[in-house]
Amino acid sequence: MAEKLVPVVCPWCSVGCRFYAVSVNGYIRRIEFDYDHPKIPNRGKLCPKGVASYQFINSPQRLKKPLRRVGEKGEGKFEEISWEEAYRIIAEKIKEIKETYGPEAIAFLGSEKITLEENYLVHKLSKAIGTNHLDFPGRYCQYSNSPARTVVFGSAAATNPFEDIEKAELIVVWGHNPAETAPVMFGQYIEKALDNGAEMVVIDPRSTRGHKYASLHLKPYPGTDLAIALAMLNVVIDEEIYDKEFVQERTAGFEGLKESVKDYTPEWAEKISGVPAEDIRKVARLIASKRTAFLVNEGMNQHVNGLNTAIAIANLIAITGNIGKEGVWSGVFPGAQCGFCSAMTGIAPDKLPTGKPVTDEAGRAELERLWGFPIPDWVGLDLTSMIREMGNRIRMMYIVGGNIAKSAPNSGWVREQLRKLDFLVVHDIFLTETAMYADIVLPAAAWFEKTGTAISAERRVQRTYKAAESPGEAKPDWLILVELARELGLGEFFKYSHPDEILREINSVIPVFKGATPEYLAEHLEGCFFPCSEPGEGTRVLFKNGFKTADGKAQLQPVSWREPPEMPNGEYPFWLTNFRLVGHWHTLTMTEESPSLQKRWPEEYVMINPKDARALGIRSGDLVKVSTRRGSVLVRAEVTEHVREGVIAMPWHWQVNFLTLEETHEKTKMAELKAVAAKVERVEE
Ligand SMILES: Nc1nc2c(c(=O)[nH]1)N[C@H]1C(S)=C(S)[C@@H](COP(=O)(O)OP(=O)(O)OC[C@H]3O[C@@H](n4cnc5c(=O)[nH]c(N)nc54)[C@H](O)[C@@H]3O)O[C@H]1N2
Ligand SMILES: Nc1nc2c(c(=O)[nH]1)N[C@H]1C(S)=C(S)[C@@H](COP(=O)(O)OP(=O)(O)OC[C@H]3O[C@@H](n4cnc5c(=O)[nH]c(N)nc54)[C@H](O)[C@@H]3O)O[C@H]1N2
Ligand code: SF4
Ligand SMILES: [Mo]
Repeated sequence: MAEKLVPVVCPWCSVGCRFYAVSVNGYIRRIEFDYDHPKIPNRGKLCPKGVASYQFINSPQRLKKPLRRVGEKGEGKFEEISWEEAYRIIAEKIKEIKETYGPEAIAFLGSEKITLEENYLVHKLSKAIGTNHLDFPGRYCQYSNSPARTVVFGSAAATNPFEDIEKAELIVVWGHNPAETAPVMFGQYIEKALDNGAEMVVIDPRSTRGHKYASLHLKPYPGTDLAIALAMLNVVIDEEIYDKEFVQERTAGFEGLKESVKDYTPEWAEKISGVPAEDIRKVARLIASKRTAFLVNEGMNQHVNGLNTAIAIANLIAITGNIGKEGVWSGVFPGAQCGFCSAMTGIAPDKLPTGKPVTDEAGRAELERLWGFPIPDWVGLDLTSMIREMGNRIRMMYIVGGNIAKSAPNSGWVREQLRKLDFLVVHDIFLTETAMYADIVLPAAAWFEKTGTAISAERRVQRTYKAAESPGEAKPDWLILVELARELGLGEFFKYSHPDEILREINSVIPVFKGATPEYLAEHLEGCFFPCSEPGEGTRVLFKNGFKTADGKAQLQPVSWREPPEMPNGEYPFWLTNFRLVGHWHTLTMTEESPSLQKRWPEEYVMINPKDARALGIRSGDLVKVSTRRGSVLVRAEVTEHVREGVIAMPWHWQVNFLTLEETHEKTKMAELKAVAAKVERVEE
């Protein structure tokens, strides 16, 4: 049997590694490492998830036929139906809900797990139906960092290619565990920088796999990074060690910033964060004196006060001149594979795919000309607000690849809310916790079973190609959306028979992708960096000649200390936070179906410091009950020095969202995913 080498992008994290799927008669037999393309980011390497990446597609649990719920919501009783019937039921329901409540009762979710083309179609279909209630589970990903960088620098994207990390003299890893969440980036770029003599500083309440390389490890209480960032600004300004030339020529608002941080001394920050003032000073001085790569991620981001932290860090990056140059990487976004695919197609309640706001009349008129139908002009709801409004303003939800019953905060509440919907449609590859509440579940083709475009954390746009046939009657999400649009009488706006045609439309609608044509990407497997105004390599480094702000300068923003919404107290004395494991992906749907990963990372645990454990009579392996004001979960204890006193930490892939808090920041709508007050008790077995 002939073997075919199909070039694919890894389906998991946004390092964007490439390899070949060895395909025989529509099955992936094995993978081959790609050493042929020296420009690809992974340089022939893969992490354990990459090596196991095609296992889940062969799981017997894959959805193979459209399903209609016959039991109670959440019960899991479904019957198989035909595609024709599924489309007919959904189309009738959409019409009924539009007639009764108007299109503003319908909400859509895109996904980081589907392609650029598919996110674009989710956006287009939602607008064609007449709703701007559009978001994605990535609302809980980077939504402090992105708005902060947009305000300060005019653009949220990472500034440099991974390669530039190697040229840094200092690497600040802040609320990030790249050795597990971006392993090939860690091995290929961070370790190379360390080999070249760079120093590394880690800011994390836990010791992570990479921390042994660090010269300094600051261990803040969760949710207190803001105090540290403010104190670093205080030190850099007070000691006058900022980059005076850069501040003068390329920033605006320095005097206001200076005034705003004058009371935020390292001693003040020590009281809040538990990090010694002297360590905060040391790190601030290092940042001011070295070419620094900031690798910031969910640990500092996923908090209600995360916007302020992210703005303070952006201010720090700017006044130390660590941006807009070769060799200085500021900010990293190792989001899910295709976080940019959702964000850059405008999957948000307030954006058009062109990047303009929905409230911009000229922007809407331009898109109406391109698309040929009217665009609603109101700002829709973010994901947490959609959940809050289920059964009230939101009557129907259409979810394409998201498992919010597990990934959104306060899972008990989310599931109660899901019950209140009149109608829920879920496209997925498995019958997930969320799909259990659906009225109709549509079986999607998985990664490897479709052609499309992916975008990595370094803004690299790459094509991945179909290497396997889907099981049963599963179809790619783009095709499902096209066929449903036809059933809805919107077929004239969705005349696509191949993802290439969708990408060509994206080339003409979304300016930053103009040059990322199907032809260029097919010929250049290493892809291109967006923005790319014509076919070619695109933009490797952002802001070299000015920021994307009105006056081209970084807009320094004073921010103040803001407490996390929930602080430990007598009843709930611990800070509870959470993290990812290298062998698992988010809500486990895919990695639990990957035998080699499930075997190595079989179960959850809660990390607790030996001192705290002793006081509570807890030993490693004991069953404990972890509780917050939202609920309780049972889990095994791991007593370890790797978490600081007063903090307990769990991987979030299993149950932690039964404990987290759905309160959100008023502007960014980021929830409190990583710092809540908790108690822990030993349970007799
Ligand atoms: N293996 C694997 N890789 C992934 C993913 C996955 O599910 N599995 N998901 C991908 C996605 S979508 C994303 S967004 C990225 C996320 O990548 P990361 O941000 O690296 O992911 P986390 O492990 O959630 O959080 C990073 C670190 O933050 C620390 N932390 C927790 N609370 C705090 C705090 O309050 N302050 C500070 N400073 N640190 C804190 C945790 O201890 C943890 O070590 O990973 C991507 N890569
Ligand atoms: N407590 C806590 N909560 C968190 C986080 C945290 O660190 N702590 N992290 C947050 C972050 S950063 C993120 S990005 C979100 C992620 O939240 P989600 O996106 O909801 O999580 P996933 O498990 O990745 O869900 C993706 C779904 O898509 C399905 N899928 C896979 N491939 C396809 C496909 O081709 N088509 C379709 N239709 N479906 C497909 C999968 O089976 C899965 O059900 O979670 C957030 N939640
Ligand atoms: S680092 Fe990320 S993209 Fe690369 S092989 Fe691992 S999971 Fe895949
Ligand atoms: Mo994410």
